[in-house]
Amino acid sequence: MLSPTASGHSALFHFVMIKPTHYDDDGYPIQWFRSAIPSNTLACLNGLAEDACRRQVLGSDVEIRLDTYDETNRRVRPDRIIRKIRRAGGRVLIGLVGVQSNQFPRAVDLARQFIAAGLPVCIGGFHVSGCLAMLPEMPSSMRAAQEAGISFFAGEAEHCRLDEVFRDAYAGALKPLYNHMDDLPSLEGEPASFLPSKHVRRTSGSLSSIDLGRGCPYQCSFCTIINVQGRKSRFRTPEDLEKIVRENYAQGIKRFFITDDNFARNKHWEPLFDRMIELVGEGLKIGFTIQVDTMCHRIPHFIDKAAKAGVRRVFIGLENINPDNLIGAKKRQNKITEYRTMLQMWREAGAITYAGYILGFPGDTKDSILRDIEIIKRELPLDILEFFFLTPLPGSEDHKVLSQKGVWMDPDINKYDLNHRVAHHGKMSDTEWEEAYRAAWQAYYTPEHLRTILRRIAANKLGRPKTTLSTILWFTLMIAFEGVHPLEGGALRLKFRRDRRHGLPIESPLAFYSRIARETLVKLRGYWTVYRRARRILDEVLAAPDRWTYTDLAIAPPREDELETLDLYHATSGGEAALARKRRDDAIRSGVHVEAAAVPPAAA
Ligand code: B12
Ligand code: SF4
Repeated sequence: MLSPTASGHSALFHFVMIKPTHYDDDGYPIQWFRSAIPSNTLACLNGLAEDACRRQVLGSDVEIRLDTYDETNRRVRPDRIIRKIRRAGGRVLIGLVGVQSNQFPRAVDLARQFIAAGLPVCIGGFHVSGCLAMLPEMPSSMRAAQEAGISFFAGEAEHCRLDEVFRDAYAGALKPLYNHMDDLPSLEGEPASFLPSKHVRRTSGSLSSIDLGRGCPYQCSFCTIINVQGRKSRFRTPEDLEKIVRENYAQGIKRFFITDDNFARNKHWEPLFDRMIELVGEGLKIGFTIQVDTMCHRIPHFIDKAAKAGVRRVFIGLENINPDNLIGAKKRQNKITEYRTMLQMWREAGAITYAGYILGFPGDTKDSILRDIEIIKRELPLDILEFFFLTPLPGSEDHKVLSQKGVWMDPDINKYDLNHRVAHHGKMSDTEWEEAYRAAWQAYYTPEHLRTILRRIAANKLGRPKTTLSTILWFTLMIAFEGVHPLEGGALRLKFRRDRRHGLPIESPLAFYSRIARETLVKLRGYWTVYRRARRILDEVLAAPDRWTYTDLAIAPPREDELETLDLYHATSGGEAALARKRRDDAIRSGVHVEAAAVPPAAA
């Protein structure tokens, strides 16, 4: 196999990194002409692999060639990759990277083709790590994949952990499992994540991502992150941040999604924001999106510095407005009595707010879900609300508990994308739960509420009505016409007749192409109708004579009597008790004796 290479080395090793997608309900990979954003895991792993090349981990006579594919925006053809490698000669490792649970079946389908051609494959990412972290033994689908010759990497690849995998693959002796789950590496000084510009061209173009930290101190029972990345904050340095920003800026990338699940709990948020502020001060036109918890506004200067650092969009783990549901999911840190203040502060900072909202907590019913959405629309100054099915994701405590109890969970792991129901609910039938999910999207994104959101934004001197409208359109169109969650969306869906889930028949050209043509026509008509209506609303809002004086309950400053009057506190399940806790805490803070601050028995 060894052959001299063009670069003068005596041998060649290919590391092919593929970020797989997952299948839609018809069994076709979800991919787009342009996806929204380059994959962060692919960038991280590519950065680590480039570092391994620089350090010549296979010896100075071996050239290491890297190739990266993001299947969300590019068709991956194993036959072509295999031919390309065979033509070049040398040895190889196929890495399926950042594989989430819903992507595991697709990853295995791809892997099978490489294995059949005799190329070694290793799968890493949250599914493998989550299962190993939480389950007493590997699920049968993972065992079957391992028996078919697929190797697994659990844990994180920093601290030169790729070296061992490269050496083993090069020696033709890949181990069935590399397990680093017990040892979470620090991120300081680790190679910066980086992707060749060809990836950026296949996305919206000016947006990329960075992970500045991993780990979160909280304990939400539906969360996988704490069990995979730990509860201790690990972080990159301001120098790492600056390097990544400058390298990307030189490629024309100016907006960054900071992938930390909870940047407010990154212990170094302040020096990191300070460095961003310096870069902004230098004239770099950069913007950031961050993810935070609902108590971030209580951290002194957090929102203020975020605004100065160029944070323009904020994902907030709101999850629910019923305290009983939040407590049941161990999301005790979320206090509904803080939601209004927190959202108003982000609004004043000019940020577009996105809140994740989970449907299917034990207390939910279809009626309560629809009631809650109306409360949110009226009382919370929120821009984007995104819904998810409560999903026992492998790696979460919920999944562990259900598996221990032998409770039914859908065996098709491809559906674990939070856009499908994969469990039963205690109060709602399967159909009701699914209807409630669809009805929730429809109830929030009505033309009337679109007008209200735009009016609120247009009345704010820092508001960006046009940008907010494009984001809302993105969410509306993906759900209504593409059948995928907006976070998996892209521009112009691609489908290839021969790329179908293993086990499903290949359709005849006539059936396939006539269906695609019909679907495309329906979508184009739908897109155009929604866009035209939304554009008209925006124009009316911008031209409204009372544009700058518009106000409503959600954006008006808190009123004296609002604790007595808002449905947020009185119509929700556990709201009264949450209010009582707030009153008690306020009383303690202001020095009033606790007993004097009447706490109803229900709150005890
Ligand atoms: C950023 C992010 C997104 C972005 C992705 C865009 C981008 N720029 O990357 C967006 C918002 C679009 C998104 C969407 C979704 N996401 Co997401 N996302 C994340 C998040 C916050 C960070 C991912 C990341 O970059 N991590 C850092 C990298 C470096 O870590 P890593 O992937 O584990 O990789 C390391 C190791 O695993 C290992 N490794 C990985 N692969 C390989 C391969 C080999 C060969 C080797 C040796 C090592 C190795 O080395 C890497 C470096 O240490 C994670 C949570 C998290 N903290 O990771 C959720 C997460 C991955 N997402 C999740 C989900 C469910 C989704 C969605 C399905 C949800 C939805 N309905 O929207 C969609 C799917 C979209 C898609 N096609 O991927 C889940 C997956 C859980 C699971 N068990 O499946 C996570 C864990 C969050 C959660 N809710 O629990 N997501
Ligand atoms: S706050 Fe977010 S990241 Fe932290 S444990 Fe809860 S869901 Fe996970």
